[in-house]
Amino acid sequence: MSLHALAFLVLLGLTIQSQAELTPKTYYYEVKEANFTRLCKNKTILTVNGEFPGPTLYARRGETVIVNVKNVGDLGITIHWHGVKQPRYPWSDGPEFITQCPIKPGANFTQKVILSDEEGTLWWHAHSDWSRATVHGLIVIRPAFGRPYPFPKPYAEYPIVLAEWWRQDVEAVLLDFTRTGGDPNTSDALTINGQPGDLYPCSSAETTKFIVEQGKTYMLRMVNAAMNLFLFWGIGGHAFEVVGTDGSYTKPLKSHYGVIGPGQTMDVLFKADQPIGRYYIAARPYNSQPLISFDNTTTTAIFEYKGYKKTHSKPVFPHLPKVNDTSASVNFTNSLRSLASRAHPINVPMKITRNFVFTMSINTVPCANNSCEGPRGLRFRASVNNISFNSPNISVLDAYYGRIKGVYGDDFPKFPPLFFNFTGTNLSTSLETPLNATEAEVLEYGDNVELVYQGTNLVAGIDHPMHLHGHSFYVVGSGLGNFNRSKDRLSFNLVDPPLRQTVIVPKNGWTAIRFKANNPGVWLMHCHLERHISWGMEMVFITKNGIRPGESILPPPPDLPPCT
Ligand SMILES: *[C@@H]1O[C@H](CO)[C@@H](O)[C@H](O)[C@H]1NC(C)=O
Ligand SMILES: *[C@@H]1O[C@H](CO)[C@@H](O)[C@H](O)[C@H]1NC(C)=O
Ligand SMILES: *[C@@H]1O[C@H](CO)[C@@H](O)[C@H](O)[C@H]1NC(C)=O
Ligand SMILES: *[C@@H]1O[C@H](CO)[C@@H](O)[C@H](O)[C@H]1NC(C)=O
Ligand SMILES: *[C@@H]1O[C@H](CO)[C@@H](O)[C@H](O)[C@H]1NC(C)=O
Ligand SMILES: *[C@@H]1O[C@H](CO)[C@@H](O)[C@H](O)[C@H]1NC(C)=O
Ligand SMILES: *[C@@H]1O[C@H](CO)[C@@H](O)[C@H](O)[C@H]1NC(C)=O
Ligand SMILES: *[C@@H]1O[C@H](CO)[C@@H](O)[C@H](O)[C@H]1NC(C)=O
Ligand SMILES: *[C@@H]1O[C@H](CO)[C@@H](O)[C@H](O)[C@H]1NC(C)=O
Ligand SMILES: *[C@@H]1O[C@H](CO)[C@@H](O)[C@H](O)[C@H]1NC(C)=O
Ligand SMILES: *[C@@H]1O[C@H](CO)[C@@H](O)[C@H](O)[C@H]1NC(C)=O
Ligand SMILES: *[C@@H]1O[C@H](CO)[C@@H](O)[C@H](O)[C@H]1NC(C)=O
Ligand SMILES: [Cu+2]
Repeated sequence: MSLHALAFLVLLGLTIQSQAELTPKTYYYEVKEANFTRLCKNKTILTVNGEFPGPTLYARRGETVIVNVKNVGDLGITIHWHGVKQPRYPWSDGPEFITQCPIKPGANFTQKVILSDEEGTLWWHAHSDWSRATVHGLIVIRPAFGRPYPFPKPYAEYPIVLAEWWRQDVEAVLLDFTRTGGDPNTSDALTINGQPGDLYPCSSAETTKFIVEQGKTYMLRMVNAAMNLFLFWGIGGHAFEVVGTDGSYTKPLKSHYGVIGPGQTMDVLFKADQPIGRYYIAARPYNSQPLISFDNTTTTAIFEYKGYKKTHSKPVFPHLPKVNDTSASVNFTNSLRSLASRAHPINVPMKITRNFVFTMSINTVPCANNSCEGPRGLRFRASVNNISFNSPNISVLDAYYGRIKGVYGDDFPKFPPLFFNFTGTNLSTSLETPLNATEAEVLEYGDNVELVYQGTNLVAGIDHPMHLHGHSFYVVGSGLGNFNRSKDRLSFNLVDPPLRQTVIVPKNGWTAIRFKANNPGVWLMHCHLERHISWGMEMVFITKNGIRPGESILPPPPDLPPCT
């Protein structure tokens, strides 16, 4: 590692223990097609290194990992390191047309995954088209050398990568609903570590199985990599403890079910404290909107105790909340607290310098001859503050850094352009049509931001997993109905709010977050339901450089994929 990079790490305030540790780890990710058989059918999917889910990236807190991404598929691709802040280096962040253009077939791009204070489990995924359905994997970040976990070291750990599987080609599904203007076709199965499990045809023999020893404690590193589904999950006969979310430790939260939104990660401890036997871990959808169709199937894997003797009885199935139980989802999410210990302190922004209220809405736009498959023959769109994001064709970061005009505007509305009963029923259809634009919100370096996400009931209210790139944020409050500034701010948790990068904003409700804009760059903010981002539910924050050394964007890498 160069002196320059060393100085950079020192500036970040990281504890550097030995020269050996500083050697960056290098991974080679080849994006290519591979054949898999699922649900009785052979299918070709896009993968990294031929694996599904893709390879796990291992690191320790504060390390920089180098990944050379080579595209040997036949579509342009980008890779995003979800939850990694990439201080001063948005060039490696990955969302297509936001921080880079796609890596063309045959080309490669060497990305730096710059870890700082993240610790726990994160993940990586494609951030172009719908490729992330199969192009994704875990990022495991262990404590720095010689540092302990804030809980007794688990006996072993297992990955739990939750995803969706389509019988058809996912890019065809994307093209289909883009053309028809309707809802995308739903998936045909959910998977745990690539396998649907016992409850699906032709899947039983290959169900994922984990061996556990009675009396030992295990850590599950879980991600919801599904495209369009929130999931309830649980382990038959066992309670568990959540000890981390989105790469940050939490106070242990004991529960017998969990909810996890697309994009979210979770570190979970569970003790094999039941009679020797077999127990399902199962996941199935949480869906709050009865009007939409969704894949209402259940994926399972098996925890099998050592010494188990084959019997005919089925593994024990967990009790999961009902599919539309918003209160179960909200209760779980709202019970999470930061660990906020001496070794893992928190730093909630107190003196707010920028306030925002962002509405998230489903929208409709006209369609020739009313021939689309959305409501009333219209085409579905989605928006933030009534702006449906129009993706540019060169990256916003290129345009910002290179001062290229006409690619994006810097006039994103700070508040909803219109105040109406956001969560009311029978809203006028005249509110449904959004603007279509490419707008960014510009932040000063060091701004303390408070942002209230407000769900709306336009077209059909639903939960939204809102994700911010380049930052973690504190979730200081949440509620149902319309946010009431004078009343709701009084009950904010400023003591131990959870630190996240993706938060579930409840159906017809609101969630307030706070973060410090201390990472100069161009950072996407979007709903992590893939169909919503495809419809335009995204916007861009641009954080300006600060004035002191170490507060400016680093120069672009020489091999940044060109836009032309
Ligand atoms: C996948 O299977 C198809 C059809 O059997 C075959 O033509 C193709 O070469 C295989 N692809 C890979 C990457 O193995
Ligand atoms: C899938 O492909 C494998 C290997 O090419 C073949 O043996 C198998 O019969 C195929 N299965 C189905 C269901 O087509
Ligand atoms: C990556 O691209 C560069 C520039 O085109 C090329 O020189 C290099 O050989 C490529 N590396 C791999 C592994 O393909
Ligand atoms: C989506 O579903 C419809 C209706 O079942 C079907 O006709 C269509 O082929 C599907 N699209 C894709 C891409 O498979
Ligand atoms: C979804 O499946 C569950 C059983 O797993 C069933 O109880 C429920 O009625 C189904 N809901 C819908 C909307 O299909
Ligand atoms: C959930 O669905 C059931 C019937 O499917 C309905 O009776 C119930 O009111 C719904 N609950 C909520 C919270 O929407
Ligand atoms: C959610 O929490 C409230 C208040 O603690 C409780 O009354 C309710 O039963 C809980 N709902 C579920 C589904 O656990
Ligand atoms: C709309 O309808 C008219 C008259 O039937 C037809 O000529 C035209 O091609 C249609 N347009 C589209 C986009 O379907
Ligand atoms: C890219 O977008 C700009 C601005 O919207 C437009 O003027 C230009 O024609 C587009 N270029 C291509 C190749 O689509
Ligand atoms: C907004 O709509 C909700 C749901 O219909 C209703 O309960 C509430 O009274 C409305 N609020 C106002 C201020 O009209
Ligand atoms: C969004 O903007 C359009 C165009 O100005 C307007 O017709 C519509 O009512 C607005 N909707 C909302 C919810 O602000
Ligand atoms: C948004 O505007 C752009 C540029 O004018 C246009 O190409 C695009 O089709 C529009 N999108 C929608 C959904 O209307
Ligand atoms: Cu959404």
